[in-house]
Amino acid sequence: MTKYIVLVGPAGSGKSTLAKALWELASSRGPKTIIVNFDPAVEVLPYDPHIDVRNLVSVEDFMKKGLGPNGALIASVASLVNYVDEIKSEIDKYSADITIIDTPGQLELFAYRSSGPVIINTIVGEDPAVTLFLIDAPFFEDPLSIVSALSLSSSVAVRMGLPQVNVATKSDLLLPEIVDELIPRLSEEGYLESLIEDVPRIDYNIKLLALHLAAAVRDSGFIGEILPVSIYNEDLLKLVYAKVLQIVSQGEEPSIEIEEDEDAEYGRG
Ligand SMILES: Nc1nc2c(ncn2[C@@H]2O[C@H](COP(=O)(O)OP(=O)(O)OP(=O)(O)O)[C@@H](O)[C@H]2O)c(=O)[nH]1
Ligand SMILES: [Mg+2]
Repeated sequence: MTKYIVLVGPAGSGKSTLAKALWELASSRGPKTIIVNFDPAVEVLPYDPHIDVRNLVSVEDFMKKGLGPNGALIASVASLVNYVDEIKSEIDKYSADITIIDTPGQLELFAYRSSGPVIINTIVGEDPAVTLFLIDAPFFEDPLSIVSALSLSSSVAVRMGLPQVNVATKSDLLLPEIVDELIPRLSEEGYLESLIEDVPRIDYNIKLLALHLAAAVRDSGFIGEILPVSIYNEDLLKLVYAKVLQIVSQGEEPSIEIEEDEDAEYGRG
């Protein structure tokens, strides 16, 4: 049994970089950790993947059949359904404690197509798993983008069916008041709505929709705690690592050590 951390998020949100950072952090603490590159089109990765779908499918082959680059990427990921047993047995061979899956930025694969969730869930099977949904820093600079990002995240959550943690990536690029005040307050009743109310020049019905979406993601408990993360801030990385471990280790004796101070930090929210 391995514990899966599935990184999903819009293009360029920092998935591959975070995969590497989490791999380094986990490995340095003892758990055997591997990374699966799930992006058939990526040319350069910041890490050396243990398992790489580029060895299984080729985007170029689909382009030769007449598809454009995006269609070919989607089709090549969908074709991975033919290789799930192979991928699973490759993962099993490593006997890793933690398996990080780094997915492509074509979010539609997970937000509204069936291929992404079906393939990931078939690989994960009965093993513990968590989706880490990455929201890029600039999204937090305006309320409508926050609603949009959380809607997208909730769409991924209901399709994947796994516990999901939202992280605000590249927090080093955000103003301190956004990281320290705005983001923590998003789970507070009425807070996001108050930001939406102040948005100028927005169609009345669209504002109403945004208000309802904001209330739905909060009232369902889905917003929960949004964790800021930056590869330049080890404390924040440790908090994300502790949170995902806590989720995938639920219901079992802790075979992977979670540091006490990190547990304590979590008690705060
Ligand atoms: N400032 C800052 N930049 C970051 C951080 N994490 C990632 N980046 C940068 O963001 C860019 C995109 O990072 P990637 O890790 O390639 O993002 P991705 O989500 O894997 O991208 P795709 O696979 O193309 O969807 C790179 O230039 C990274 O160096 C961060 O914490 N802070
Ligand atoms: Mg990537």
